[in-house]
Amino acid sequence: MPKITDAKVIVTCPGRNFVTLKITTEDGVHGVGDATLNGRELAVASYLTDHVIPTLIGRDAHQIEDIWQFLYRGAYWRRGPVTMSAIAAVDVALWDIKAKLAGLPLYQLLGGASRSDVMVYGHANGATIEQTIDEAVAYKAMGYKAIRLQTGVPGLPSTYGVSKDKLFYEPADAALPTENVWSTAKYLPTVPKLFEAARKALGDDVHLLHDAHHRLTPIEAARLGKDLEPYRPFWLEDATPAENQASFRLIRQHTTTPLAVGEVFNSIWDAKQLIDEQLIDYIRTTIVHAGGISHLKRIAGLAEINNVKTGFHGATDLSPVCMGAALHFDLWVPNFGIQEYMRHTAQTDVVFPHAYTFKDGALHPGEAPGHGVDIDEALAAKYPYRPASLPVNRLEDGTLFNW
Ligand code: CS2
Ligand code: MG
Repeated sequence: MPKITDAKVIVTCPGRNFVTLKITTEDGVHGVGDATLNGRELAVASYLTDHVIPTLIGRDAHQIEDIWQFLYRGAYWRRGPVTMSAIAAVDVALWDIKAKLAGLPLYQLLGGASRSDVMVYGHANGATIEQTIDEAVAYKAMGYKAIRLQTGVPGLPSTYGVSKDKLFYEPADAALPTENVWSTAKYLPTVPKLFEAARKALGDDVHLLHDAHHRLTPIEAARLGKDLEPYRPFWLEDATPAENQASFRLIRQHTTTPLAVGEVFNSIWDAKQLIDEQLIDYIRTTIVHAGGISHLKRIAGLAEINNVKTGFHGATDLSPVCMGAALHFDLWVPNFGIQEYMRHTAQTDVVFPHAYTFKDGALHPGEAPGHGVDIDEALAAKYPYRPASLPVNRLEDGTLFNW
């Protein structure tokens, strides 16, 4: 049996912070898992170092499920983003090892390829509708079949999704949370204008997506969903905060715009009612934040029998290790929908050598044994951790709101 003899946490900051778990077996085979939780990286690093790694040494690396159950049930304090990101990192590193020992790309162990490649969506954004449309035209020219549209809101100094860098988006912009200002009244009329302009410029043969980023009430989300129907969006994401899963019933009653939610979820329990009642169309839980491949298989299975497809989160703050593992999952999973693809910085790509490739609006995980992503420890050591927090949002009257 491939006994686990070493495990360590590597924190590096090649443009942004990433937390990586590296597990090594007695015959020198290693696997890596992403443990990055934007703004809470050190909490997960400590959870792994202080509470998980000591329990791994000496175990059989092949026993992925038993180790998952040990870390989930054995924690007593179940679920939560820190715990489930730590469990995810162990799970993905062990799947990486198992596939390497089998000499197979990970997707083959999951059940083989269900499609030729993985359709992804890019992120067109700009301070104005015109700038956003120019970006979207550029993304279509790059071969993207699906494009997310986010634009500045007249009268607001900043808003979610409008980035300084055009190919990637990093919201954790200061050691302590910066304060953004929000107005739903100013936002709601802007998005339909954006989509009208986008359809005019791009035509009908490209998927258009939008992220409301948890900022609407259910009835406001219903309003926006209805207003966007003439432009046939691929999805409206995070339309309303989903702690109260029943909130989506109201949105569902009023609009046929497809709904996506789940990037902040960390277990099947966060999505069970949404999926059981078919209140959403895409589940966005990620391999790094929702317990790894083993748990995502359960979530995707529940989604499949309820006509819900996958649409995994894939922002810059999820490392290339998460992206690699997600692509193997995406290539296999029968109810695949789409994969978010925010590119990483060139520095990040060098620290995390990877086998996945982009072509014609799609990614492919490659055929390397395992999930095809590694970490260059020597290079990673050159980028020390840098404190960074996500912003907070206040309404114009100062009320603390959802970011
Ligand atoms: C966003 C993310 O990609 C998305 O859909 O919601 O950019 C999210 O804001 C960040 O991942 C938070 O760290
Ligand atoms: Mg989002």
